[in-house]
Amino acid sequence: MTTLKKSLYEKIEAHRPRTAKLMKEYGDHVIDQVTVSQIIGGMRGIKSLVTDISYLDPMEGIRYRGYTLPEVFEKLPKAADAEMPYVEGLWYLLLTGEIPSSEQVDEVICDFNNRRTIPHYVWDVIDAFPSESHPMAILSAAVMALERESVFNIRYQQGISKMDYWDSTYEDATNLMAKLPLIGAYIYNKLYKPEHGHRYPKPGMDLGANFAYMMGQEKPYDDVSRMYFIIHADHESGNVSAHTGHLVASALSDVYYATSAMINGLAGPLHGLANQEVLRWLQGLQEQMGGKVPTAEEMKQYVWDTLNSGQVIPGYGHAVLRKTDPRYSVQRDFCLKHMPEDPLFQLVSRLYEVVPDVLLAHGKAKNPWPNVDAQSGVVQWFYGVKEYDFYTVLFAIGRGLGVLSNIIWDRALGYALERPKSLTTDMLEEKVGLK
Ligand code: CMX
Repeated sequence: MTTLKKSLYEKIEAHRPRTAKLMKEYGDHVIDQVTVSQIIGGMRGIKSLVTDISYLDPMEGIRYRGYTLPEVFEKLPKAADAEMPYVEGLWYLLLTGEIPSSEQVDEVICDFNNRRTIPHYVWDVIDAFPSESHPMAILSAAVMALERESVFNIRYQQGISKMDYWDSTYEDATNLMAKLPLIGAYIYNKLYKPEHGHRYPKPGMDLGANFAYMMGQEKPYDDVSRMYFIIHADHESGNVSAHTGHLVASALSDVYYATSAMINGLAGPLHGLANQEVLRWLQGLQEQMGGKVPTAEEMKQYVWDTLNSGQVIPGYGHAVLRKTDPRYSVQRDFCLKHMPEDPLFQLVSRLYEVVPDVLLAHGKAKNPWPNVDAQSGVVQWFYGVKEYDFYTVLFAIGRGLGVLSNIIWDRALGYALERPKSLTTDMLEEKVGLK
């Protein structure tokens, strides 16, 4: 058993009595109330999920296992020639709550290396898609094809104890997490860079370096990949992708079904697809300006025109955050260091000076500040990944880390099948005294 799996098992054993006690002795304790606007308005803010993997504070942003993003980037082990930590270290942290040593990360890198073999039928499924298909649809189908490999399913058919569900789920989740970057890079090369051919990962390299290699990229794209996967990993449990993954897994559907569903949720323009929308929208502005750098006034007008035509400003606003997203700031710092003169980055920076005031004057968005997606497409574009349909695939690979960690813990703690109650509009009208 690897050090990670052993440590995870010990954490699970230590945690189980806490959940059992809460259920048994405090099951009737009231935590929250629900209003009509929350019921109609997408269940905003209702405290009804539990996760220990990450917590999103509206003013501070995301914490992974109690660590802010700057702390995560500072504390996790890095390769000698890297600015960004190993993604495998984050996997260890999310699962156990502990910052791993370099040796422990090496063990995870080795474990991932051993789990990378992808059955040929998965490549066939990908190849069968027409080239106009969206890469997120292909990614989802490829993960679905892999479902045949589920260890959990085999063990479940054999009749295992509930207490052991986490073990085969861990095996499935680790297998899938090790394979996701290969599938993503294969989709990229098939759709956009057939001249790269099928690039297999190099043994011994970590996930970030291998991803850069498979994408046909030079340094520092290995660090871009590590940064990208780490910042997108988790955003507590209520967002569409994380919640979908959890919901589907709550039916004891295996991680392949749950991850494919998570990918489908992420593919919406109000969620993960916003990163490609930002670029499309910015390039619309550049086109309108005929190559000239827009003034602040011209930019303001473009923002207002977008709002007045009934569209949202992509990359701005958030359902929970009420300040600039630290995931935006991490990428901005990277840009300031590596590409300060890039025209697209400068446009994004200027937008930051204009959009919040306009959104405040517009008076609708509760959060006028930028989110993760306002910046991420620009970084990819700069390094030559210009096919922006692909950006959400990168988000999905990162999000796999959080969603899969959560599902392992869901199984370990025996979280129940999700089944909230719905009402009819008649019933709501009766409850508020309209009938
Ligand atoms: N531009 C214009 N209007 C916006 C807005 C924006 N960026 N953000 C919110 N609003 C509007 C909403 O559409 C809503 O309008 P209606 O009352 O007409 O429906 C109103 O302001 C209130 O919305 P809210 O409570 O502030 O935000 P929500 O929780 O409803 O929505 C989000 C959150 C992210 C979907 C929304 O801010 C948005 O559409 N942003 C643009 C898309 C985007 O960047 N998405 C990426 C999110 C990041 C992630 O995936 O994690």
